[in-house]
This record gives sequence, structure tokens and C-alpha cells, in this order.
Amino acid sequence: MSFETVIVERQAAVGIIRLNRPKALNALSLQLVAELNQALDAFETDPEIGAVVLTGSDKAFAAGADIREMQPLSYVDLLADDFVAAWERLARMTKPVVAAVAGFALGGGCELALMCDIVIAADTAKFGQPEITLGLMPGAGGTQRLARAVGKAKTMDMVLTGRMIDAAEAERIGIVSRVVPSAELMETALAVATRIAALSQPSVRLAKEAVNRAFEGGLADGIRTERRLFQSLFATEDAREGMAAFTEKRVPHFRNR
Ligand code: CO8
Repeated sequence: MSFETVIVERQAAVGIIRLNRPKALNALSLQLVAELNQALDAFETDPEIGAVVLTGSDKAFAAGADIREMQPLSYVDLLADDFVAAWERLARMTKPVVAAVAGFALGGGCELALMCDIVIAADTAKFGQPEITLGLMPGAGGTQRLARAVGKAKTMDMVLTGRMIDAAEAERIGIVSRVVPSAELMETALAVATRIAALSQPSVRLAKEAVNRAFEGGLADGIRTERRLFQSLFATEDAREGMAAFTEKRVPHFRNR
């Protein structure tokens, strides 16, 4: 696959997508989102791939939607062509996606990170929802996913003031899973993705689905879904193998069945 605005690579069972519009700090143009989606589709359907790492450059994960592209659009244009809907592809991935974030993750860039399952940040990372400073507001799930991730106090602070927070604060409030020195960012994200890709894929997929359910509906519905998914894993050979390996004190050999 060859694209203009993303670079796609693979390392064993891990797919790597690097956002690549360096002159615009990886602003998320229509072309970039379309190419990102094609790359995600390809990894989603590739049986050799068990997890994906999404990253940007040292300076920017992504500085938001492309403001130059949005500037001429009217309300009616957005009603007629719901281009924000294309952004949701990432959130619909069934395979785990690890975000490796260095530099700016702003606006739609922060929202993309929030759609990922695990966010590893370099100590240089800066997160923010600055749309309010443009007379706008977050439009790709930011108000909803951020509120679920960090609660009302921090969400209102970020969304209503547009201030940026550093990696340490992002970790403290729950946007980020781990902060590492920037030189170790990709190595760490790849290690996390490689570890996940080596596990039983049915259990990874259903565990991801169950955790996501916690953020989509009410508690009773989430608990019920979790129980059904947990029960269904007892139909897999991998669960038999995993439990047998534990009791036999050996390493499990998962075959994704
Ligand atoms: N869109 C378009 N171009 C951008 C963007 C952007 N979001 N961010 C940076 N650029 C461009 C700059 O215009 C500049 O280009 P040029 O050299 O041609 O002038 C280049 O990238 C470098 O940027 P700066 O010179 O500004 O770099 P600095 O290091 O001085 O500043 C900042 C970096 C602080 C990140 C600054 O660029 C900035 O504030 N960028 C805008 C951040 C922002 O407001 N993001 C939110 C955008 S709105 C949004 O994301 C809404 C999402 C809604 C859902 C999706 C709907 C499509």
C-alpha cells in the first residue's frame, strides 16, 4: 500500500500507521482520513495482523482537523456531507490500536488518540481540545470520550478553555496509559502491540468489546454483555489451552481458535 499522507509498515504481527503531513503538523485533511481508513481496513482484514500502532511525528501526532479545509464550509455543507462520520472508522476497529503520541495531539488529533485502546505518550506530548478558540467545539467524539475518560471537571476545563495539558497531566487524569522518554516511544508502543498480538485473538477481541461497552451504555447492560462474552470464550480451544498451560506450568500455544 502506498499513500501520500500516511506511511504504512508492518513489523511481524503488528501493523504500523504513521500520519505524515509534516508541513501541516499532520492536520487531518479529508485525504489523510480517507487514507488512514484504507490502511485500517487493510490491517483489520489481514489475518496476520493482531494489533495496530498509530503514530505521528516527533513534533505532532496530529494538530487537529485541517482548518484550511474546514474554513469555507457552511452548516448546510456539513449537513449534506457528513464528513465527520469517516473519522469513526478508527473507533470501529475490532483489533486493538495503540496510539504512540509525541508532540501535539490537538482537537481532532486528541479525539483520534481517544478512539485508540491504549495511549502511550512521549514526555513531549501535549493534548488539548482547542476548538473553542476557533469558535467551534469538538466534533469527533471529544466531548463524549473525554468526559468518559477523565470526568466532568477536567473535560469542562479542557473543552471550555482550550488549554493544552502536558503528558504528565494527561497520564494523571486518565487520557494516557503510560508516559515514556520520547526516544523510547515507538519501542514501547511496539512492545505493547506485539505482546497483544501474541495472545489469543478471540479473547483479545471480546475483551476489547467488553471494555468498550463500559463507555457506551449503562452499567447493567455492560455487566450483562461482559458476562455473555466471558461465557462465550469457554467455547474456544485457546481458553482450554491457556488454562491447561497454567496448571501444567508451561507457556500456552494459542491458535486463535
Ligand atoms: N489545520 C491546518 N493547518 C495546520 C493545523 C490545522 N489544524 N495546525 C497546524 N497547521 C499548519 C500551520 O498553518 C502551519 O502551516 P504554514 O507553515 O503553511 O503556515 C504549519 O502547520 C505549522 O504550524 P505553526 O506554524 O502554527 O506551528 P507552531 O509550532 O507555531 O504551533 C500549534 C503549533 C500550536 C499546534 C498551532 O499550529 C495550532 O494552534 N494549530 C491549530 C490547532 C487547532 O486549533 N486544532 C483544532 C482544529 S479544529 C478540530 O480539530 C475539530 C475536529 C472536529 C471533528 C472533525 C471534523 C472534520
